[in-house]
Amino acid sequence: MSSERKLMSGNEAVALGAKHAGCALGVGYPGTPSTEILENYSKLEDCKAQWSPNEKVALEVGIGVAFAGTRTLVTMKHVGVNVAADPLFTVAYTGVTGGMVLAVADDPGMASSQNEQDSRNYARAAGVPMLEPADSQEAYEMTKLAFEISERWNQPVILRLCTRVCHSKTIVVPSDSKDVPPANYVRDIKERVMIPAYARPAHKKLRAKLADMENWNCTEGPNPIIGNGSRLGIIANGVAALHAQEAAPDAKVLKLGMVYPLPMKAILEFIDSVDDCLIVEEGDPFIQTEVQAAGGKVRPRMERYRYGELNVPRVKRIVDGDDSEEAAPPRGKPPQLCDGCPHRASFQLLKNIGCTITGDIGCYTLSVLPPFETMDTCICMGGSIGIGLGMRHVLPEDQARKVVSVIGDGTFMHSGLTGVAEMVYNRPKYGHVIVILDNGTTAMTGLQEHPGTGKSLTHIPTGKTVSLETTCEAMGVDNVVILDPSRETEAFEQAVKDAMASDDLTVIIARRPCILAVVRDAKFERGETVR
Ligand SMILES: Cc1ncc(C[n+]2csc(CCOP(=O)(O)OP(=O)(O)O)c2C)c(N)n1
Ligand code: SF4
Repeated sequence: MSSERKLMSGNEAVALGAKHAGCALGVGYPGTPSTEILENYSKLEDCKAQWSPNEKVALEVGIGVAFAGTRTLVTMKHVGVNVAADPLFTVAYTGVTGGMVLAVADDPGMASSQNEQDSRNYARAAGVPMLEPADSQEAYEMTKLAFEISERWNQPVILRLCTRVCHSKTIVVPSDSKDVPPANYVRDIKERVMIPAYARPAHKKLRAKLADMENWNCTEGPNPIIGNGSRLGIIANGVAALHAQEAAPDAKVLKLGMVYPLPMKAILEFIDSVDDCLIVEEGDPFIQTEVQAAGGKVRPRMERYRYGELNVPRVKRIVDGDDSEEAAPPRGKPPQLCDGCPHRASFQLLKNIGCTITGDIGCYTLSVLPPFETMDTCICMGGSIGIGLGMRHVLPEDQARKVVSVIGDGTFMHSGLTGVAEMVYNRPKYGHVIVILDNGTTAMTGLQEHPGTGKSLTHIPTGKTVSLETTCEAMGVDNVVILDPSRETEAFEQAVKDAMASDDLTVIIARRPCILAVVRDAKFERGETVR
């Protein structure tokens, strides 16, 4: 083992762990708090990383790499797994040849997300083993372990992270490093083509592997018992286990590193070894439900601790059985669009016109807050178009004509294209209007490139740009108008009004770069280091 010590965030540690595990390709889709994993990975020597247009495509590219016999790291945030769920559930059946690790970052407390779903439910639902580190050292080690587990059982493995682990910096002592295994495709039709005749035995095989993994997890899994004594036992996973050690230093803690399949025999033995046992976990009562279903006698869960991040004071309350109202956290300054942000002009105009805006996810979602307060709906990436169309189909004419779908260029590439196909295919009687806010970047997650910017993850031109206007025209949109929302305000207003009055399908591209992207690109061109 090397004596080198590095201060690293969990995201940096996952990137280094993947390099040291001999990963051939990193692929993913940006989303807080996962984004920096791939960005850091791309900066390591000989590490190739790329953004996909969305999480489903990222996972599919990863599956291709793993089918080709070499190792891949796929990254996304928790809600990204919803987008990638279709291939995820079936790759659990096919299994993989080369190691495949899916790093998923949850956001308990929703620092930067539209929900706080708990990815552990995906591990159980899809039957995919899951590891969960508590700090950067574990993030590094468990990334490597995840590749080993993946290749030992030929299954994809999820590495579940959370905001605290992704962004906090702790010491990492790196260990040995493996070479990238050469890619080599070996045909195995029955294992790879999931027609029902091959999928049925594949499902049974998956369940047998999971049972085998559970046995391994009971005897050799990364689940240390910390402390001794028999009065109070705490079962905890990830960062909650660190909080538990600090909140109850006299307790004996079973720290679960592999959270699916749970090492149930070891858990039940642990419960038997103490007088009183409780489970401390951030998010859903995942371990709690499984343990109780297996007959484990643990304290009941207090529902209030399902919400938000845990910390030492909150875990102290859990240990003390304190179910009283918690003090409200101090209110921070509400986020705002930057001064000079091109979205400002667009929302001012849409507000003046009195549109009903089915919105989407990006910096522009901030238009829901004062001074604009213009956005009417926001559900998921790409949702603006389908939701707008649904409203247009059923509303009376005067209300239908007011509905405008507003989406950013990054989100349009992620999941707006199929919305346009739907619009052209099932055309509402009074037409529809989509405004694409094209600021030339994925600003909200930290200025990432996408197929519409024509640049790679490392900001190098790819030679081809997926053009918004050409794509919309080719898909059958009647009118495509391109305007600068800050400089051509009158023309923009007229274009929106004309589109709302007509029965046509219109896409208005409000094109003006994000001011932070302009600064970043200028630095990049000068050869300065950029994120
Ligand atoms: C399924 C999913 N993946 C990733 C994210 C993280 N995310 C939030 S907004 C956004 C894209 C924003 O880009 P764009 O639409 O171009 O708007 P901008 O922020 O540039 O205004 C992403 C990737 C998410 N919320 N949901
Ligand atoms: S980062 Fe860019 S897009 Fe986001 S608010 Fe600031 S200027 Fe606008």
